Amino acid sequence: MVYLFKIVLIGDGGVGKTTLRRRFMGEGFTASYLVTIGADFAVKNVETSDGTQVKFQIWDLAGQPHFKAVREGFYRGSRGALLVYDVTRRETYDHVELWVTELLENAGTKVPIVLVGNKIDLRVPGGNHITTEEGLKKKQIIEEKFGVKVHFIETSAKTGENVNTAFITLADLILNMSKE
Ligand code: G3D
Ligand code: MG
Repeated sequence: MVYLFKIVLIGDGGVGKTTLRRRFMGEGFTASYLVTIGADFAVKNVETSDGTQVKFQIWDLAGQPHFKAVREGFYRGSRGALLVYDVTRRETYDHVELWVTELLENAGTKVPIVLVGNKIDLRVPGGNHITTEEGLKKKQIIEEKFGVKVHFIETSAKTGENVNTAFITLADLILNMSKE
């Protein structure tokens, strides 16, 4: 049996959502663009850690539409989220809770989240960049404040570091939740 999971990529503009998705999917995938909600989605078959086949439908906002109806359509039926911030831009880290609020309001259930600190290839010591410890702290805050399952990971969509792991981890979380 093959599971079909809709997942959403969320986080401020410019943090690397589209680049992460492209990196994960490789070249040659077909994406469909939904003009009505300004989002596109693409499908990829993945295998979870225990060998289960999962079809991932990955939704990505093309712009940053602000209409409520657009947001609802984007989130509806999603089973999990990759919530991305940019380790070199502190405001994107500060906005993480706002994204969680919007996700949970619109997804309808407490879907699991993989919190992704992206662009670690650009992080330099003493650059007021977001540290691994701060990322872990944010994960704990979200879990306590919202009562959802969160996994934290740091990635570089440029070098590819941890990109596959981020997506597979989300598949694992969703699968485990669907078995509970
Ligand atoms: P978004 O979809 O979240 O809005 P994008 O973000 O995927 O469009 O990425 C925004 C910019 O950040 C892009 O640069 C992209 O190449 C760059 N980027 C994404 N991920 C990484 C990363 O891990 N490391 C580095 N160094 N750059 C990254 P441009 O110049 O095309 O705007
Ligand atoms: Mg994008």
